[in-house]
Formats: sequence, C-alpha cells, structure tokens
Amino acid sequence: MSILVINGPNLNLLGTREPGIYGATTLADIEAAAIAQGEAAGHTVECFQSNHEGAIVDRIHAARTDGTQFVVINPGAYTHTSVAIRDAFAGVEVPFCEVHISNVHKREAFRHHSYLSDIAVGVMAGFGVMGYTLALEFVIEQLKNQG
Ligand code: CA2
Repeated sequence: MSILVINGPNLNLLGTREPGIYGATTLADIEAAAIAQGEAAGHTVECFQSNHEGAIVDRIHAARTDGTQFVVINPGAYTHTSVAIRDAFAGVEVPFCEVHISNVHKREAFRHHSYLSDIAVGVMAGFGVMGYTLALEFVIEQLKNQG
C-alpha cells in the first residue's frame, strides 16, 4: 500500500535557512526517513515537493488513481491561502494528515487558519520534523486497521 508525502512551497529550503524556526534537517533527510519508515512497515512512500499550487493540485488528483492510500502533506504557506488544494482533496476523497513543523498557533494570526484542517483526518503542529514521523506512524496504523 502506498503513502504519498507532499511538501509545499519553500520547504525545499529546509535545513539551509531559518533553523531557529524550522530546524537543521533538510527535506532530503525528511524524505529518506519517510521512505525508510514506510518500507519497514511494508509500504511504499512516494515524496513530492513543489513551489507551485497547480502542481500540488495535479499531484493530489493523480493520487485518486495511482494507488495512493493516504497522503501526508505539509502545504507550507498554501495552508492559509489555498481553496484550490482544499477542493482537490475534497474532490479525490483520499484521506490525508496535515503536518506543520512549527506551531502555527503561536505564530502570526494569519497562520492560525488552515483551509485544510477541517477536512483532514488529523493535524500535527509544533513537533518539528518529528511531526512527519508521528503522522506516518498514525497512517501506518490506520492502514493496518484497513487490512
Ligand atoms: O510550520 C510549517 O511547517 C509551515 O507549514 C511552514 C510554512 C509556513 O508558511 C506555514 O505557516 C507553517 C513555510 C515553509 C518555509 O520553509 C522554509 C524553510 C527554510 C527556510 C525558509 C523557509
């Protein structure tokens, strides 16, 4: 069974700037850890990052028919702006968890609203890059229960 990890805009910069907020781990490290975690549980993990809203929408659409069972997404700043990404998830009906490295609720007010949280299965925020690991652990457990 297949899990898709999507990272949105600017997350390709992880580990190179703003380590005080986002830590020193690179996106390549996060993706390698996610693939290994999935493999250990018998799942394929595919990773996708884009700085473009439409590309993320297209990837979510493809998830409807490519065998993706669950999506873990850090939508980056599109969390707070993108009706299009919300509509894509609502349209494909593939379950997803939302991950934020930082605790968006203790940051600026504009980061407190998410267009995705109310249709996500679950939301992680403020656990650093461990949020991806924790979300994947949850997803792996969910897939077990699905048989
Ligand atoms: O905390 C998160 O994971 C965020 O999704 C990160 C987004 C931000 O807009 C959200 O409010 C919360 C920003 C990602 C930018 O990542 C960078 C990483 C290194 C250097 C600069 C930006």
